[in-house]
Amino acid sequence: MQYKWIVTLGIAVLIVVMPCVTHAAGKPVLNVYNWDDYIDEETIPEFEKQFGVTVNYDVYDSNESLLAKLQAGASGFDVVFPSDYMIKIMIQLDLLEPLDTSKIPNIANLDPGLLDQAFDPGNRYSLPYTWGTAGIGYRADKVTGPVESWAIMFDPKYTGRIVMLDDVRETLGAALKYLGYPLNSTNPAELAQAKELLIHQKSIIKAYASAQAEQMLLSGDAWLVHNWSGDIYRVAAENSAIKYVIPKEGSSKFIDNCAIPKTAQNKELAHQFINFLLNAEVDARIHNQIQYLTANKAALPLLDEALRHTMETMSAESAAKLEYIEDLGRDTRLWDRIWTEIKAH
Ligand code: N2P
Repeated sequence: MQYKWIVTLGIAVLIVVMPCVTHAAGKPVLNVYNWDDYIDEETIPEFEKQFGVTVNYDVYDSNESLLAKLQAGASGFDVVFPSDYMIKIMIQLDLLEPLDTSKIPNIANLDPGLLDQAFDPGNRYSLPYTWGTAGIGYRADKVTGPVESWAIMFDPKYTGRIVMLDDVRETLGAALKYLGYPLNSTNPAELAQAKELLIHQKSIIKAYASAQAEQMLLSGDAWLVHNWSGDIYRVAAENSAIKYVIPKEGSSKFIDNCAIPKTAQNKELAHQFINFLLNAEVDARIHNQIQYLTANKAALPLLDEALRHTMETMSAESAAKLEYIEDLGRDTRLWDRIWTEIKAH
């Protein structure tokens, strides 16, 4: 009797578990590691279905944490999305696989103006996916007066309502811009001033947060959020009191790119995935949702009116007061030390 029960239970367990096991074992697997909120809901299921594969999709919220994962050894990731300066660093560290562009015919859809950048001449290792800026997202129904300057992020009037990016390059960079210095300064005196400013600011901020900061703006827990453009535009579509501004002192801009780590297990499928992302319809659907700007020229006619408008205003603004984050080389350590001191304070 007992034996029969064990057999019955065993068979029942097999019936339930088997399909999952076959699913995982039987199909090729692609491991994708992307920024949070950087894809729509349909693209991954559609790719899985069309290519008969399983995609493991995971997210990160800073270039530095992506770098740490790749440097720690075989991460298992097949496709990653580093920003401009991080592509340069990863190429130098020999962490990226050269792309075989013969396998990415949709490269023809990309805007030539965003190709062949100094961080990866000839796009040997990366292809652009999105671009955007960092600035201030704010609640116009809570904040009094115009938001034009980084100064408001240091105003004790808003104690407990301010959120800054949890990002060494962006946050120290914003402090430098506020002080009138270059975004990529390596001048110790300028950096010391930026450090003092941020240490002082710690007593009035609600948090350092990169992912989900925009949700605090939406809920009203935060009124002033240092964040990236698309994340703010996404919540602005839900509440018209939410606005995005690039402070008058200037800020950062970025190009985020698809790349394949050297340790990728499935390089063939990784190329197919990148090509899939660069399909004009797929790209437009993704960008209409994530509200970042696209590098895909063929997708432009398929973009929502609001996003097209954002693209135009951004392009005009870009020229004047935005800088790219650059690889700091040996001075990276100085920045890291300062950031650690600020965080520990
Ligand atoms: C999206 C993060 C934007 C990436 N949540 C900034 N490089």
